[in-house]
Amino acid sequence: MKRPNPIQTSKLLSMVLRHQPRMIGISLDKAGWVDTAVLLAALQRHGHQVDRAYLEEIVATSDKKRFAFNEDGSRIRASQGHSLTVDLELAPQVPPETLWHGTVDYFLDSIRATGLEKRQRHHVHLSADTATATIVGERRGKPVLLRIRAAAMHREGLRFFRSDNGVWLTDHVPPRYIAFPE
Ligand code: HQG
Repeated sequence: MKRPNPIQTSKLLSMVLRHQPRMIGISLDKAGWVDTAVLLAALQRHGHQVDRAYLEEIVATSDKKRFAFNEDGSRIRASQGHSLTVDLELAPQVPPETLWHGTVDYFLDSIRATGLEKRQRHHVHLSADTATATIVGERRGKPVLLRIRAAAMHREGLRFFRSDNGVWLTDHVPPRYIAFPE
């Protein structure tokens, strides 16, 4: 069996497990899980030669740990990034003093006006370190890093969550907590 390219397969899994499970005729439960066997059968039915061993390899090597199995491996889900309504059942967490958001210059005026909004996603995504935030910003152009006063937000009652793969999540970052570049 010729294995598909791992990046293409990871993108396909992101599409199916975050946005469009129906594309391959499956559905997710309310926490975003699908039976691993159901997923594999559906992928194969749609011409994607992904078997259990290859899926395990993709999950283990995904650069951002995008996907996670449950404890016994019988189910799988995306760790974050959904546009579908799912409840990941994450417990609120106390964030570090500072978190980072990587974006691009052409969004700054709008972010100054309304703060960081979740857009198509469930949450605003924040990074614990500048290296990760830089990679996130670079997806759109020259990265601009925004420093977020996360501990202050938390003290003032705003909630934070941390996904299984270490991304910090919150509903909205009002402009007063954001340090903009000069
Ligand atoms: C921007 C990737 C104008 C925001 C990454 C961002 C991440 C505003 C874009 C994850 C705005 C939304 C998330 C406002 C926010 N006005 N622009 N008021 N508020 N924005 O992709 O944070 O590869 O939904 O700055 O690694 O870029 O998918 O969010 O540029 O972890 O696993 O609107 O996606 O992970 O873009 O990225 P996104 P993001 P994956």
